[in-house]
Formats: sequence, C-alpha cells, structure tokens
Amino acid sequence: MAESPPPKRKREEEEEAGAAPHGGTAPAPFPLAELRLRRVLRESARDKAVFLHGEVTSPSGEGTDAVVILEKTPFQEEKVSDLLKKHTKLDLQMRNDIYSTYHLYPPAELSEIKTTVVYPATEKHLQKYLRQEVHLIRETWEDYKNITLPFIQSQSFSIQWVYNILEKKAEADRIIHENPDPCNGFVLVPDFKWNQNQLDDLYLIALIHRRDVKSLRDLTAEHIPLLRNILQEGKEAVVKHFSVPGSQLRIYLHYQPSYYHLHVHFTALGYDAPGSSVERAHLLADVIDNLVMDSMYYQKRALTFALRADELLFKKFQKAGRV
Ligand code: GTA
Repeated sequence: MAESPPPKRKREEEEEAGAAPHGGTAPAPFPLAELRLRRVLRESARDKAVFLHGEVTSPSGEGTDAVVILEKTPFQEEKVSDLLKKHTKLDLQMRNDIYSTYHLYPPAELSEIKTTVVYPATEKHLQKYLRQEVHLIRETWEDYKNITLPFIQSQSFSIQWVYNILEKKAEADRIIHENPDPCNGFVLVPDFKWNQNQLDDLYLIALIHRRDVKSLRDLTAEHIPLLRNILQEGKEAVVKHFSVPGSQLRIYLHYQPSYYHLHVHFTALGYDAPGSSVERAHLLADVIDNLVMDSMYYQKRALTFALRADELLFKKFQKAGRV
C-alpha cells in the first residue's frame, strides 16, 4: 500500500466546504436514480467494475444514452482501522478450525463506489466499453497512410475535453504541472480514472500544448525536446506532489489511442492499468531513444495493436486484406 495519501487538491477542499469550483453555481449532478438500465456492457470481477448502458428520459419522453462505470476503489490505509471499528454488520459465512470468513458491511462513508459517467454517450462510447472479441493488427507505414490515417480523419473521438483542459476551461484547479511553451510545453493533470484518494492506482496524463501531433506515428526527432520535457518535468512534478519517485512510474503512450491529440500516461508501476499491456503501451523513454537513433523511426516500422472485431477500423483492415 502507499506510504502517504496524496495532498488534497484545492478544488476538493472547496467542494467539501460547499463552494462550487471557480466560485460559480455547481452544475446539477447526473440524475443517476432516474437512469433506465438498458444493458450491462461489460463486467470485470478482476477490476471489480461494471460498465452500464443506460438511458435518461427527458420530460418530453425522449431518451438519451449514457455510459456509467461503477468501480470499487482500493483500500485507503489510513481508513482501515475505521472500517474495523465502525462496520455496521459482520455476518459469519463459515468457520473451520482456525479459519473463518465473514461479510462485513461498512458504513456509507467507507463504501464509496467510483462512478464515471459519459453523457450523452455516442454509439462509439457504447462500442468501446462493450466486451468483444479482439484481434491483433500489424500496421505497416503504408497501412497507416492508406487505412488508418483516412479513418482517423473521418472518425476519431471528439477531443474537446483536451482543449478545455489546455485552455483552462475545465479541470484548471486540478493541474499538477504546466510548461506553457506552445511548442515544447504540456499540462499534467490527474487522469479521469484516478480519484486521487490513494497512490496505489496513481494515474496522471500529460497533454501537449501543440495541436498538430496526433499520435506516435507523427513523432520525429523534432519532437524530442517536447518528449524530454514531459519525461523530466513530469517525473519531478509527481515526486513533488505525491512523493512517488520516477523509478516507480510507468510513463508511456498508447498506440492506437482513443483520442488523437498526443498525450502521455503516467501510472504507478505497481498498478496494472487498463491499456498498459505490450500490444498498446510504448514507454516514453524508449520512444525518445528510438527517435534519437532514427528521426523517421515511427514512419518506418510496423506497429502492432489490438482492435475489437466490430470496430470500423478493424473492418477497414479486413477489407484491405490485411487481417
Ligand atoms: N483528466 O475528461 C477527461 C478525460 N477523458 C474524457 C479521458 N481521459 C480524461 N482525463 C481527464 N479528463 O487515460 C483520459 C482517459 C485515458 C486518457 C486517454 O485520457 O482516462 P487514450 O487516448 O490512450 O485512450 O487515453 P484510452 O486509453 O482508450 O481511453 P480509456 O478511456 O482509458 O479506455 C481504455 C480502456 O480501459 C477502455 O477500453 C475501457 O474499457 C477500459 N477501462 C477499464 N476500467 C476503466 C475505467 N474505470 N474507466 C474507464 N475505462 C476503463
């Protein structure tokens, strides 16, 4: 378990004190109780998470899709004694010699469920969270130019949320570090997936200021100063804010990403984060070394990644006879 909890950020303190972020009126919370459950998209016993497709019905009777992710959070070391003392019920399940198991029912304040909402959700969001068969693709540079790039240009997820962060229109008081240089600068913020309550599943994301780099495929030696800034300053900021040394961070890019605005993932080394497997994660330090060796490295080599069977990009590769 982590040594110390991360410092509480300013916005959380304000919210606990009843103030809306930025001093405005707090937006109404998502109407969870009114959500009509349409189906379970995916359920994971290992991650203790369930991905739901629901529908919110407006007063006029119109339904709008939403994705709701419910996820049990890791234990917080400093709250474990409270859990032992303040549990509301302890039901014995079985006893055998020196062994026994129980169902322990914690009080409300110790039984938080992290809830992530995408609303309104598009068909692509529903597909993304649906459990499906996956296939490995080996994408050459020619495949990228002829299949993937035209697909990205016509299809990818909206990146408005990224621009909102870069322009301080959203999550401004969550920023951990910023290098404001328009060419070699970036913003480091806690990722969507991290509730910042414990360091075990630490997850931050670095978003670059420049808007002309979509993914790993666009990187050349020109971007080395930017990437070195992210690696160096990102590590320094994480030590300063969370006391986690660089040697305990996994710092990587996804290929393919979901959002085509270059960003770098920072996760705790001990955390098996979604998307940290070999077919998707490219360590930033290795990416820099590859670019130092050959500026055109990522415009030459084939890259492997997994695609879900009913994804449009997978169908394009199939149609081109590349699967
Ligand atoms: N701070 O508004 C945002 C925001 N959004 C919209 C996305 N991110 C955000 N961060 C902030 N504010 O790490 C984060 C995402 C992700 C990164 C984008 O930006 O949390 P990517 O472009 O490489 O795309 O990274 P990726 O990794 O596919 O995105 P995502 O959503 O993390 O999906 C990864 C897979 O993990 C999904 O297919 C999903 O099925 C799975 N997954 C498992 N558990 C979870 C979970 N609890 N929440 C979300 N996805 C999960």
